[in-house]
Amino acid sequence: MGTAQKFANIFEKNNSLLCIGLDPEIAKFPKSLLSKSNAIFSFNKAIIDATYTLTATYKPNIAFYEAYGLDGLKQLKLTMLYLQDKYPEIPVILDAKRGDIGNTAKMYAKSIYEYWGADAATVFPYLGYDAVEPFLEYKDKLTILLLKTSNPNSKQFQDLMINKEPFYYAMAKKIAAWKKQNLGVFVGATYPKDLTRIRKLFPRAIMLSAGIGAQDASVKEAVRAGVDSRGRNIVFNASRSILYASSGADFARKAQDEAEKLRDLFNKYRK
Ligand code: OMP
Repeated sequence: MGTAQKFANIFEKNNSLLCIGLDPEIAKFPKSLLSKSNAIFSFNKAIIDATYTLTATYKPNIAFYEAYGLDGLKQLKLTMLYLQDKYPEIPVILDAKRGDIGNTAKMYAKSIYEYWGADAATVFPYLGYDAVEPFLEYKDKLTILLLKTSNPNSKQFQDLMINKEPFYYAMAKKIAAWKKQNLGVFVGATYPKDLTRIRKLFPRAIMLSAGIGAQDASVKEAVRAGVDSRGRNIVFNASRSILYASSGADFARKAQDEAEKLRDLFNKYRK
């Protein structure tokens, strides 16, 4: 089944716009996990088992695994295999933020979609179409192009004016003209006005957003700005606010509470 269909099914089944970011930081783990040999995988597994009915998707960010070397990557693989085996109905976005010349992008795409088996990937579109095309060739996958990032300094370059419009928006217009079906777009939840503008350009696209929770974006503004005409087709990531809701042995239950709270809040504003 293709990723777009997987998203359509899970929006229906779990009635949630939540994306749970699997961004493990061992220093924040409860002490009880630290003696385990695969502490990262054990942590992820507990979070996943506690939240799989509350979320639309999981998004491991590869930085949080690479930082722990080969062992971290092994535990990312264990996490991907666990999700594919136990919860195949939930799409997984591998957040690896790629962007390189076409020949190299081909290998990045092969890695993310074939080796890691992700349903979706995050890619910077700045290099132009030939650098994105190798990802789009995986027709059943969803390649999510980062248009406007959530960080405070994202204005510095992304909002530079070009022909009286910000660079991110000029870029988005060109991307919309590609008319590709298997393309998603990212806009930070911290910039709801930009979310509104991008949703208008991509009325039906699946969107990814982040900035809820630890980065303090307004849920109400972000949800109202980002949903499509049917009140769906966008997922809002939260990582730290869910994963580290508690640093004690009850971390998974507290993560579940936090995920449930966010799901309900998103649903309140999506109507
Ligand atoms: P928290 O701030 O802990 O909820 O984590 C946010 C997650 O979303 C991290 O994995 C970020 O790398 C990611 N993210 C952003 O925060 N801002 C962006 O502009 C883009 C992303 C992303 O692509 O997901």
